[in-house]
Amino acid sequence: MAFTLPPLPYEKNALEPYISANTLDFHHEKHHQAYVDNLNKLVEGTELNGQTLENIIHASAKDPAKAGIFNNAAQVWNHTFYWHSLKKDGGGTPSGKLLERLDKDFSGYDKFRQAFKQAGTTQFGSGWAWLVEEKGTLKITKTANADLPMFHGQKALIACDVWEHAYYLDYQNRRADYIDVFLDHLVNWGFAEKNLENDS
Ligand code: MN3
Repeated sequence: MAFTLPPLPYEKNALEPYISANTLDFHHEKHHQAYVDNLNKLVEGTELNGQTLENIIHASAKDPAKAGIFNNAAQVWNHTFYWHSLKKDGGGTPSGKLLERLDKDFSGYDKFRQAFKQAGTTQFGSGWAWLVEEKGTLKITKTANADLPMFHGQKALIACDVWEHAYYLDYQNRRADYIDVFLDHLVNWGFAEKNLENDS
């Protein structure tokens, strides 16, 4: 069974003016689609064909000969997770249990915000900024290229794609401005809460 590109969970213009339909068009239909297509080609005829995406990620992660499979499989997972990390009219300070957890583990939302922005802006080259849970504690991490929290014993709660293709059409080189709008207008806190409650 070949992998297919999952649809965006909202209309292509839903995140405007913060992320344009043009960016989502390229990012979803060209970049994400290419990872799906490459993955299908690379696993065809191998023992990984027909396995779940998670199994393929774990099976390829430590094998240098399978780096291409790992990179494309992880990027398929990362992008699907990223689309759900965004929503129209999202962002800002969350409420309820999540705010309690941010207060406890980061000494408040402002400190969380500052640390998340720092992680995203200082990831050298392509990669991701994450809010994760590790051993019961919320943490901010950054990963390079396709690397992802599940490989580090962490549960992903929110992802911010900081590859240039995520923001260049709208913000050119101003990655910090893109991370500001991500935090203030786009983060899907409901998705983070759902991930936090999910035991797997
Ligand atoms: Mn991307």
